Amino acid sequence: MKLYYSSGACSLASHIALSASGLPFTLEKVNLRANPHTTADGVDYAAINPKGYVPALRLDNGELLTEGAAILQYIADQAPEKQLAPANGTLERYRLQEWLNFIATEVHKNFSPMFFGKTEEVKDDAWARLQPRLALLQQRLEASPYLLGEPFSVADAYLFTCLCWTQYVQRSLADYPALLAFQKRVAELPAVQQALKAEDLI
Ligand SMILES: N[C@@H](CCC(=O)N[C@@H](CS)C(=O)NCC(=O)O)C(=O)O
Repeated sequence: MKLYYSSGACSLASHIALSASGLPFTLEKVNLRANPHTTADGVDYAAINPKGYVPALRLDNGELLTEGAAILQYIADQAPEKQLAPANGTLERYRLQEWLNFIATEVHKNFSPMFFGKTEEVKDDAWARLQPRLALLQQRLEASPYLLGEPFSVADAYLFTCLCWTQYVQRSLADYPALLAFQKRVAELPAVQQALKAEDLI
């Protein structure tokens, strides 16, 4: 498998999942600042992934899989013994999907205006919208070490990735001690350390 990624972007979650899976994979960096986006060897990324964004996963059969929530579950299902996702068809699996969708639509996409918003008002509004979502996550992580309880799942990899963005947008999680503790706990996992190092984030 080959992961198309950009350092610290949402593709970090897929990178962490790959590291945690123990499966062989390669990485290809995409320059999201270039217009059009290009890969490290100068290829127009749109020719690889018409959606133009990361993550994208080239499967061993040559197909391209996109959308973080789908990629994360695909990776988890390739290494079931690592328990990165509950078994398909169980209620717990739907709980995982519930968290993945919540993180994608309510957390991830509310961070976007804080990166790309044209005014401080737009950025402040996005941060304000995030507050009840972060409060809900805080409540969940006060009660359990990971989103699904135990063990660590791909939903945790995705949430961890989004929480890391607070440092890029100069916002603090000080009001959410359980989120800070979660961030620290996840950052210490060997698979996470491996991915952070590979992306030059530590
Ligand atoms: N719906 C996509 C969104 C992915 C996404 O937002 N990727 C961002 C990085 S975090 C990106 O590549 N942005 C560049 C662009 O849209 O041009 C998913 O869930 O995977």
